[in-house]
Amino acid sequence: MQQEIVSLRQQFQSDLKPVNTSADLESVKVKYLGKKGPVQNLMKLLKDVPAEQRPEAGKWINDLKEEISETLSAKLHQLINVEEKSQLSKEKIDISLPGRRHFSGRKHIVTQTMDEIIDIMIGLGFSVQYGPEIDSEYYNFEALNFAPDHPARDMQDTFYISPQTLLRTHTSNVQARVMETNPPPLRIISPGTAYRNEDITARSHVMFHQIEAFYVDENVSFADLFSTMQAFLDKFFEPGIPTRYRPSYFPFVEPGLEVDIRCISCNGQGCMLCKHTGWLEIAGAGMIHPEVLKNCNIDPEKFSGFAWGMGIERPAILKYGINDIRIFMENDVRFLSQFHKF
Ligand code: 2U9
Repeated sequence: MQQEIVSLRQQFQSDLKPVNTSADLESVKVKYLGKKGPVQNLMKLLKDVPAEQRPEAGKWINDLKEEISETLSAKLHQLINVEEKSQLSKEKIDISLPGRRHFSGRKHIVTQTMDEIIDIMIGLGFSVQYGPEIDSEYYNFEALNFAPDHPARDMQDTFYISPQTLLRTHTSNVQARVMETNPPPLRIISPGTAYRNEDITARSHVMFHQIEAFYVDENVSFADLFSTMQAFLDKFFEPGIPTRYRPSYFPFVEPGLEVDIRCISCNGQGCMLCKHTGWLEIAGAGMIHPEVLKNCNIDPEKFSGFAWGMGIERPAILKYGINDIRIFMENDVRFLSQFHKF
């Protein structure tokens, strides 16, 4: 037994010598101290040793086991030290290097403008409704009192997906749907994207954004339209901004109006922005046509309503002095990154 212990000790030392990684050391540990290893085998052989020699033989084996354990643990510390040092030397950081710039995303200027308008309108008691961008001819035109031969229904002006389905040309389709299924009083805004089959130029695009507002109740009058519009414009542009209303025609309102604000660039003196008129067109509006109310299951004898519609790009253009509508769709970071106020 003594002889076997001596040769096991020698064998262990020669196995340990070439070890230079903690992973290899673990293999040596398993080999010598594992359940099926030589130290455990010696323990099993103890029962064949004469009883009077057994305590001494047991002590030799325990001493060997302890010696192997301590040697392995000392070597492990040594290897970990070396490995950590080599890892740290690879991970050296040059603290004199300049910091990396952190680019954070922000909302698109159209979304920022839309959010600002939504916030103002919510403050005036309106709630927000969204609806489908692909809709039927009925909700986009027919329910809104567009005559069957109205030019907007033409394929030259509207993107049709099938004879009865199209990309909405305004967000009024949402109002028609809301009115059809909800009784007054209704104070709703519908923000979203709309599409028109137009040439893409500095002033027009096939895709643009809109917000429409409508209020239907008993005794809603022009006074409600004017005061709501003024309250909105005061907040969006500047308090007390002068406005003017010009008669206009839209199939879904009667009477219809166009809303101008005094030019925010020249204060009405006349400049390039307002084409020397002193005024900027900002929205269309009017009292909801009785036919539209009827189409949407609302009794025009009992209820009336006002509605207005406004493109989002246009006020953004006016507010931020942008001169080309196409730039909104180009996703040029040099343009987009200028708008980080909100
Ligand atoms: C229903 C009834 C009436 C919404 C209105 C306008 C006038 C208008 C244009 C402004 C610029 C669209 O983005 S734009 O090209 N809109 O002039 N919109 S009244 O009237 C409605 C809407 C829905 C059921």
